[in-house]
Amino acid sequence: MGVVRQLRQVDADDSGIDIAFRADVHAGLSQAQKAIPARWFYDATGSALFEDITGLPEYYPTRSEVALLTRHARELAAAIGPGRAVVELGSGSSTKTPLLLDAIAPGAYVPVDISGDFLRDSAAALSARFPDLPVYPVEADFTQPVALPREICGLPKLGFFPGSTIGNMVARSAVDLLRHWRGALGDGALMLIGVDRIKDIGTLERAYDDSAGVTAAFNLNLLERINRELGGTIPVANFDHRACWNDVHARIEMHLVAACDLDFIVDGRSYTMAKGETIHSENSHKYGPRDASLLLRAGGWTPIAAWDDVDPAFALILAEA
Ligand code: AVI
Repeated sequence: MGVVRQLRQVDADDSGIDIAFRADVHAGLSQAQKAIPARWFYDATGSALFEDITGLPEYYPTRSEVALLTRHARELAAAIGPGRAVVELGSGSSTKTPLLLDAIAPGAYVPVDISGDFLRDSAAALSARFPDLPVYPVEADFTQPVALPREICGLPKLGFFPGSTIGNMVARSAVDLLRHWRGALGDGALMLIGVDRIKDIGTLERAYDDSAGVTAAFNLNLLERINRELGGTIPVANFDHRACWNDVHARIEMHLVAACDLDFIVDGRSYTMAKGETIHSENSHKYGPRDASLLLRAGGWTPIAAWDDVDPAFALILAEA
């Protein structure tokens, strides 16, 4: 069957610059607390760096989630059943998806990812491994409304949202996203979601500030990307990576810290930063069992099973529409 075709649902202007990227960067650099949405990390370089992060000794979420998928494959199969169209939000992991597909015998696979090149490669690799499975890649931002391929219309759906990516959204956006996908996947759908747990601060901060500096490179690549794609003159070498736990919001925050007073241009506009000022580049929220359940219910999903017997703590939650 193989990769059927790749749908593209990303807006670009005549010069090929992603309109939403440009708008988010200008809006974010104009705020008192500068901030750029974390979804812009994932150009080809950022996606490759994130794959490297998932293999780091300090970055436990991937290891913990893979252990859960492996250990509980039979229970997952029994709870989900065969023949569903698996719609993966923010696909890209070469390790997790095959574990799920092996366990549940799906009817189709629809990876949805904003990084077109990365999506193409991972869809092709997956298709080679599951030659009888129809694969319909969709290049799109899964936080925005996405039209699903009409070929999967008649199949029951399983949303697969692994990796604790929901944690990268503030609660209001997370609920909006869950509600959107509740509508898009329809009655009878299931959602399998990975959620990272609150744990000791040292383990959390090390996971986002590894000793090899890969997470720092991932964070700094956001500035490189702005320079590459928006004609920026940001002096990347004058920024430091920072990852810290915010206990009020129960989240790891990543920032890009100006090491000295700076001025630079992006897409024809001038910006200044004082020494120590930061660009807030990512939130990674962590959830206790009740918080996660509340979030899912607010988003229109009812949890029906959870697996979390792993250390460092992480949870896989299955919910029904
Ligand atoms: C994709 N997302 C769930 C990762 C996380 O853990 O928040 C992104 C990441 N940022 C730094 N390291 C990993």
